[in-house]
Amino acid sequence: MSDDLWFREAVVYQIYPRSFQDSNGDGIGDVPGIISRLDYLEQLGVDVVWLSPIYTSPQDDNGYDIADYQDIDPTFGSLADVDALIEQAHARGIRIVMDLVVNHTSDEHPWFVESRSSKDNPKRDWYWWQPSRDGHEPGTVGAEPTNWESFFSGPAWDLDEATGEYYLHLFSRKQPDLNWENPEVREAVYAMMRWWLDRGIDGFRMDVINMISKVIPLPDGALLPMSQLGDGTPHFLNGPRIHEFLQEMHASVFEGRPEKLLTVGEMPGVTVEDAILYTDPARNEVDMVFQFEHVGLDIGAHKWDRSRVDLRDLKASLGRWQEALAEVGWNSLYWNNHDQPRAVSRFGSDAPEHRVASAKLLATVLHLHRGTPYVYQGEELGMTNVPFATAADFLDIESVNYYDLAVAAGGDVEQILANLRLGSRDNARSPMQWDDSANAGFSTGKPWSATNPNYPEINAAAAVADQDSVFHHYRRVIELRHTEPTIAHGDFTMIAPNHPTLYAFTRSHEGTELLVLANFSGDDLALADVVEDLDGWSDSTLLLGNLGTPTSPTAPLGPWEARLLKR
Ligand code: ISL
Ligand code: CA
Repeated sequence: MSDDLWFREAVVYQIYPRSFQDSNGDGIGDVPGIISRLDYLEQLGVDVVWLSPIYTSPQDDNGYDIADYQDIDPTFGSLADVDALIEQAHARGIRIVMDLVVNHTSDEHPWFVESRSSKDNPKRDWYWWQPSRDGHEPGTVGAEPTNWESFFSGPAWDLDEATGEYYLHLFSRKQPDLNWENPEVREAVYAMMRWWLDRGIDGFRMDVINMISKVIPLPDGALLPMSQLGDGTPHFLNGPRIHEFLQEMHASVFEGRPEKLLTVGEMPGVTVEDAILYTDPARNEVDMVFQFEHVGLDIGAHKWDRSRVDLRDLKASLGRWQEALAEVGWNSLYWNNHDQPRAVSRFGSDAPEHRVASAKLLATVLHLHRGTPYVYQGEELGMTNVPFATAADFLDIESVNYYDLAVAAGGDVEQILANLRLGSRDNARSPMQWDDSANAGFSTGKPWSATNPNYPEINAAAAVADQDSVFHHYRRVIELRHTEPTIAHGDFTMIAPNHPTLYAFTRSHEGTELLVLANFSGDDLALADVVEDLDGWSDSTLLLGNLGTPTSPTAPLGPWEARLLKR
């Protein structure tokens, strides 16, 4: 394998710094806290750590609203702390990847402060400023330049009273969109990226990077169900100049660097066809996409309407991505991140009798696919969704805005709370559970977000001490990616795609074959009638199981049992 493709054998661990480890008792995780946990990450065996944003920020969207790209928010530490983190991570063979949020800045970024100051400010054109819709008084209902809804509810435009024009914000009103049509904007972003690489980081996770090119002039979108607002996504997802911008960024930032860096594009609404273009190594755009198809399958008419995913749909989606990127391109593999509910609660079972087995099953299934796996902090412990009681427990801007608007519109409060319990991003953001001491060992002060009450049982200290824990299962599956080339490089074939509870596939590479058999249910599952040619596996080796050693490799699967076989 060429050194340029090292990321295909790597496992990434995502840290949400605010919730990982607090070092100074203010209840908020920080960079010195991360440094103090590097030994834990080394023991887990991950190759790369991706940090959610720690830059200077008013924290309207927990740091995804950046006011200074080249400094660290005092809440999280200092640039000197980051230098120390880079050095100490590298000493353990762990690379550090930073979040790059350049579709938008904070409204408190000096660029936006200047831009909004007057219509003829030189930076006016760095953002999307437009007058009100023809014939509409600024500030009246429907006067926004387009009808787009923002991702965090309400119109995607805000009126600036001083100049009488609107600015675009696809996310919160404190996250104005940068105008990538302006070459000065692009050069300023690239210069900032080079500055970080020169400082020693190993790459970027690029936030909503497939939204930076918009269709001009910005058109209205089709009306959303039961709404006066429209869906703008066809006009800014994978827009007309996106490939040009990414290639320009590559040439200006990454080309000619002594070491191959990591680039991952977070891309909501990316199709497999787009993904091939984005990740074809010959095109010099990004190494892999982070796509959302499989985490959208359990979402109904609107994003707060969730049900249990049908396993057949999940297999069809993940399987299609495996096939489509088999020859050219590369994908990320993940069950959760800081925006998603906890995997074991969503795709597995967090019932006490099944939690450990199903968390291990999810690890086995995901990590045995082709692609680069991501472990989100706490996933390796089988951390669960949080039992939020009241509206006041929800802190995330997306959840708060949804609650306020839905209640104002006369929605049923109990139903709205039930939707939030299933879907709120707060589920992923409760403090990391380190041990059974107060606040789960996360902080000596009051944590910014409630600690999950199950921490006395589910915590890292207990998991590290128990060879049968979810943690050690993750450690093993990560180690296998490093020692068994078939996992990173083999072909993928789905088996029994229409079976409602069996997730099974083979991987093959240079004469080695692997078989994954996973029972996504609490009932026993006989394999004989389901998997063809199973006899050929009766003498195979069990590389990894989650319910002890079976009587034979092809014996019926127990509840949430997952086996990895090799022949
Ligand atoms: O979280 C979502 C739905 O619950 C997504 O719509 C999410 O907003 C989208 O995937 C983009 O996410 C990224 O950019 C956002 C930020 O709030 C997210 O945390 C980040 O991962 C804006 O920067
Ligand atoms: Ca702190």
